Amino acid sequence: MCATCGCGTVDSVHGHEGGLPHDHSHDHSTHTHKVVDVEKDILQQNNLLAERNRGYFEAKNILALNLVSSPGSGKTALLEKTLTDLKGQLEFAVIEGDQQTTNDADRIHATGTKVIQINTGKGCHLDAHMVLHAVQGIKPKQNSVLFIENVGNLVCPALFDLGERERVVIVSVTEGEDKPLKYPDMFHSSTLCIINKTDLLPYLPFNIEKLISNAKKVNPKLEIIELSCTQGTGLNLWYDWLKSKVPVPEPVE
Ligand SMILES: Nc1nc2c(ncn2[C@@H]2O[C@H](COP(=O)(O)OP(=O)(O)O)[C@@H](O)[C@H]2O)c(=O)[nH]1
Ligand SMILES: [Mg+2]
Repeated sequence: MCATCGCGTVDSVHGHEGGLPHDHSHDHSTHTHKVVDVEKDILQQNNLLAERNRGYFEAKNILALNLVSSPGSGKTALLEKTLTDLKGQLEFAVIEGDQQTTNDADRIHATGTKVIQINTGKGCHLDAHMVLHAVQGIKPKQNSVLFIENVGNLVCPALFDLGERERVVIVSVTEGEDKPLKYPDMFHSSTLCIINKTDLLPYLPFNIEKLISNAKKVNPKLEIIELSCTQGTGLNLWYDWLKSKVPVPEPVE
């Protein structure tokens, strides 16, 4: 599936489904070990860089949030609303991750916010190294909020720490109640779950309580906010959450 992280290397039904290129003539047990080693190595390197990013964010008192979801759940829509509604109240910068196009960066730019786009090509997630470079380019201000919109994917981004303070998973009501059970890593590693598109609830056979119960099964501490980006319902809860996380500026001596 993924050309860079090698995720999905061992499939319980098919034996293997490597993201890394391989030769079918060899012993599969050895192959599995090699791929696992490479994956471990990549993740270790990533974790070191993630700690470096985290140190930078802490030193500059920057609240870095990693926004993750399936494609189309409303990450960019939520950012557009937030950046517009909280303009002048908080200082923001945005890193946009997508395989191709600058569409999302263009949408964020239209709000007047500093933004940088990372195109991952075949890669299905952002990693700490990409974020390090993006941060060097965008230079977020002291005491600001840095949103990192990850590539739309509920699987691979769960593996890659970017150095963020917290991870926010967005799920929309059109995606089904079972997603936390199918993609537990993402819900387990997040601190906040935003349930978006609640304006569509009257038209869908969707049980929001069931989604919440499934999410809590995976992560009992997960905070939940229900909202609709298009109608604006519940956005205040998200803004309150965000403001409660913003670092208090260090007193000037
Ligand atoms: N009905 C409805 N549609 C929404 C809402 N939020 C986003 N959308 C739509 O969902 C689609 C995908 O949104 P986008 O922000 O691009 O999702 P992303 O891929 O997660 O960044 C767009 O057509 C949005 O207009 C919402 O609260 N309600
Ligand atoms: Mg987007």
